[in-house]
Amino acid sequence: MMQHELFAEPREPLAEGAVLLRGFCAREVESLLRELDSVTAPAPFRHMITPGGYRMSVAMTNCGPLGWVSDASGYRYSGTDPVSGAPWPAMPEGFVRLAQAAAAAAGFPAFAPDACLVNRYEPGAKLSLHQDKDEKDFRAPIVSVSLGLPATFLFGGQRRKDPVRRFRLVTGDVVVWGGPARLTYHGVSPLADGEDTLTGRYRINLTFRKAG
Ligand code: MD3
Ligand code: FE
Repeated sequence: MMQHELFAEPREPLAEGAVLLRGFCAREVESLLRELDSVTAPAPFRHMITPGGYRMSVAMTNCGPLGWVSDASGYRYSGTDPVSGAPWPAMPEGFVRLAQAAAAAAGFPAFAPDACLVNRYEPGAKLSLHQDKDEKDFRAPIVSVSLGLPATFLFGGQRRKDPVRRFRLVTGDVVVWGGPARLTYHGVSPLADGEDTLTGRYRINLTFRKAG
């Protein structure tokens, strides 16, 4: 009986070390977006420039002790916002609680993120296939939280040319990537236009990392 669930399994393994927790924070989306305002007031979204000189289609900001930044000199984590010169805003309490609860649910009980990169997609915005490897320690997982418009997530392998699988991520979904999945190539397809009741024409993604 138990192996024939009537409803979709909320805990869906994507690969060894990667688990999709469908709707894990569905009831908190509104409060997470309200807490996000306390981040974007002092540290507004901005389009960073790649080391190759291109403007990223995804707008970004950060909260927590460290923030991911890109400019002509490269990708790195920085304790200060290069726009304001000030430290990044603190990680809101609800963000920290969610990241720890999701990591624990995926088998990483002591996750202590020191960086939260916030990505904002507008229709057409995308993230090309890449690895996240600017963090110091790959033993910690990355927790990713989807808010607002749905997206098609691209999940490849350990090499850029490995075949890519596609997953639809909707508001309230959380994915935990750790262990052997930590250095998997991944990306996001160009966002389709739409209207979300809370975010309008945007998709927001929070990624919690142990960067330092
Ligand atoms: C798989 N963000 O910020 S989150 C990123 O939806 C990033 O905004 C995407 O990729 C987004 O770097 C995807 C999912 C994600 C994040 C990190 C990963 C998947 C990952 C690290 C390793 C493997
Ligand atoms: Fe990434």
